[in-house]
Amino acid sequence: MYTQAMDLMAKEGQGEAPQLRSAEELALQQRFDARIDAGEFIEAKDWLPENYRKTLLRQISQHAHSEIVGMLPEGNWITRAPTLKRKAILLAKVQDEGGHGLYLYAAAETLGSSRDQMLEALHGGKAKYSSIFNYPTLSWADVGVIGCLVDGAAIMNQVPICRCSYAPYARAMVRICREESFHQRQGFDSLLVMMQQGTRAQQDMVQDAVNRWWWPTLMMFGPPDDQSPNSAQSMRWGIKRISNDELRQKFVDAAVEQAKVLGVSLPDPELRWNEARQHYDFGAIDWSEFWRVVGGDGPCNRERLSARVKAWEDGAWVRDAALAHAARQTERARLQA
Ligand code: FAQ
Repeated sequence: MYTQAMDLMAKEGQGEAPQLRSAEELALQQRFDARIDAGEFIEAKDWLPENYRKTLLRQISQHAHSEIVGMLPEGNWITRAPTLKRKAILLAKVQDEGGHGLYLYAAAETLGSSRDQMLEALHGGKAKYSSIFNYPTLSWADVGVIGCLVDGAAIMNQVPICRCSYAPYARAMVRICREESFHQRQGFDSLLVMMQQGTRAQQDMVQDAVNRWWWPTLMMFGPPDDQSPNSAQSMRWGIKRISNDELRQKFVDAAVEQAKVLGVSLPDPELRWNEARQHYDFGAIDWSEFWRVVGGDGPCNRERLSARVKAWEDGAWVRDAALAHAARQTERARLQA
């Protein structure tokens, strides 16, 4: 029989008013928790708690927005790439990022939000996207540094998401991570060529780009664990597998070694190997800058958003044409049936 149980949605509600839950819903919740504990993947057709759905939708849509806004800083350099080879690589990379956005919007759509709704939230300034894409690309070296550092950080963060408990997101991430690995390698290669075969001016350009992108890259991993409101619940649900701080540390450890091969210095006087921890110590991150950028007041927030809105408006005729074509196909199929 369908009875009302007196259980309250305790912590999971994250600020929502407590709700009474039915025995049936409790049983579904227990089954869901057991599946999460057993490390099973959850599919779109499975029952899932409302807050799990909301958390995933928040993270996946933010991730999708980051991919498509992330096309802009590097896209600025497609017409100015120094050689045909670099131009072809950059075109392919920027196109890949658009593809990542599409896989991720598709994964998010399985959670009950339409792509139009998600884009409306982005264009209206309500949805977040990664802080890193609000910084300018001032020289060609920035393109290599984005590949090497930003894609490097993205991979560090995204490989664990291939094991995210929500299967449609995990599946999208497998392909994305393979492509991101290529992106990181091409960035490293581009910098290595400039550092080893370039002029002094080109080497200085690389160093200047590293200096500007280092700290914003460390911010990509999100606030420190003890100031991350979503981490505990996301880790419990197997959405996040490794914490913000742990991933940041893994990235620093890897990046220092790559910087040594490149022959660039990282702009942190406190960066040094800690024998006891078996990790590199690094200096304090300016979290006030991070929150300012996330809050909409970074160097390029307005420019990025207006570029996205313009692209959406300029593309209206393509959407209209596709809809008209689909309607005509449907009508033709109906007449032939
Ligand atoms: N920027 O409680 P937490 C890429 C927000 S893709 C802006 O720790 P959570 C590929 C966070 O949303 C890069 N906002 O949050 C590429 C939350 O606000 P909310 C994107 C940030 O979700 C390369 C609040 O702060 N990658 O680079 C940022 O547990 C090159 C509190 O934070 C992903 O999205 C930030 N950096 O952990 C493309 C990966 N950090 O929503 C082109 C998937 C935090 O409560 C060129 N996402 N916030 O209002 C994740 O792994 C997680 O969502 C984190 C944040 C780790 C980003």
